[in-house]
Amino acid sequence: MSQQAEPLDVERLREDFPILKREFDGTQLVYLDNAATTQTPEPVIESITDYYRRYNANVHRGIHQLSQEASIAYEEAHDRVAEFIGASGGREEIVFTKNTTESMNLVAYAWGLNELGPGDEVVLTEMEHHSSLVTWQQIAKRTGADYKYIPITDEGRLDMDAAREMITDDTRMVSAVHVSNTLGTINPVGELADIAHDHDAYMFVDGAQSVPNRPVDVEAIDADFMAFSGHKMCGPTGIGVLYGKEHILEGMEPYLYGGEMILKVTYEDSKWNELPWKYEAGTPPISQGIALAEACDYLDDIGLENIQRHEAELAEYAYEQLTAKDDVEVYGPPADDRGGLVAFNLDGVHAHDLSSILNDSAVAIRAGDHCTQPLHDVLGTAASARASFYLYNTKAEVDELVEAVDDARQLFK
Ligand code: C6P
Repeated sequence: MSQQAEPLDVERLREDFPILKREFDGTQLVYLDNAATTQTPEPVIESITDYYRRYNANVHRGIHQLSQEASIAYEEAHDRVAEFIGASGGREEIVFTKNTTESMNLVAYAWGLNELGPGDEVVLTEMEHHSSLVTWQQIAKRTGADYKYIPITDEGRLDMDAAREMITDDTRMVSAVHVSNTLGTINPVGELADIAHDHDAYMFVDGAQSVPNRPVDVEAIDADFMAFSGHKMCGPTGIGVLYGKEHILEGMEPYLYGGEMILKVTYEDSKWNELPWKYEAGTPPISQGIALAEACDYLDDIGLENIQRHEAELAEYAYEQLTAKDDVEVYGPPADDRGGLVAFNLDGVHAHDLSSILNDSAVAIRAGDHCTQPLHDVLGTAASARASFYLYNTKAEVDELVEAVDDARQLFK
């Protein structure tokens, strides 16, 4: 991975993504919904078709050649993902799940349900995605633990003074989103991990919006757990990752029982398989895991620093154009300090209507609460429109977004 950020050759990269050539009524697709899911480049598509054409077989079950090839590729995919996020423990620290949401539920059920109780606290942030907010809220309710939320400042950053007060010796788990999927805020998760560890609490980082687009080193952050999704980083759907420190994963009970996760079964009792298979019950997402490793190669070849810089430039460009309009409210921190997305509202136009007008110009954005309903309550709105960028987006596409917003204004006023 290169250390110095370099401009991306976006026109060349776009050639890797066949879907970007799609047109609607003769108008070229402008895909700005990358925080929801990213598009898939040819090498990743090829990895999936190659698997089904050449070595489709169940893993860890057969001693025939196909099964051996599939098993090796699937196991090595765990090592590749470990390397991608700087997990020196290798495959033992990487559990393949369905998505970020399932990774969070795994820890909440496997650890939280067994370990939390009255008097314990789970500390979240006001900008959590429902996948962590609802999960920890409900597990806390079931165990009698307390749960509280670190507030955000007027600028949409975490109030770290409040965080220092709220995380106490009663705290057992701090769970924070790394990059907010609504505000674009980049949270100081390493600092939160230090505070959590000072109180012997665990730190769970939601990396769904950070791992795809910037260098993320779990050990530098000192996260105890981190979750992210393949489909937001050029990989396929149906594959998510739970990173966990090896000694913690060793000590937890399985979340799902069944085949693959066992070492020895009798009618009386069962013994669990070694990591990470102990947490991967049943037939796992084989082709998806292998394709995720291919996506890691693809992103590393481009360079995560380069992707980060490119996204930041597009977000800054969009932020500046949108905030220049008197009737547009943009949420989150200033342009020079945010991830690659911009959520906003056009005065007097519901975000759904705006998205629908933009769709008529083949501009795909997301509208709604982005699975952050309580955060939208804090922002004082039920919904927002959100444009989110990735490595293949251009400034010309941001211009099209802004023009389409202007068109919507004309239409509604
Ligand atoms: N956010 C968005 O449009 P899943 O659905 O499990 O792959 O990812 C959940 C998730 C968790 N944390 C964050 C910060 C996220 O942004 C997401 C997914 C999508 O913003 C769908 S709501």
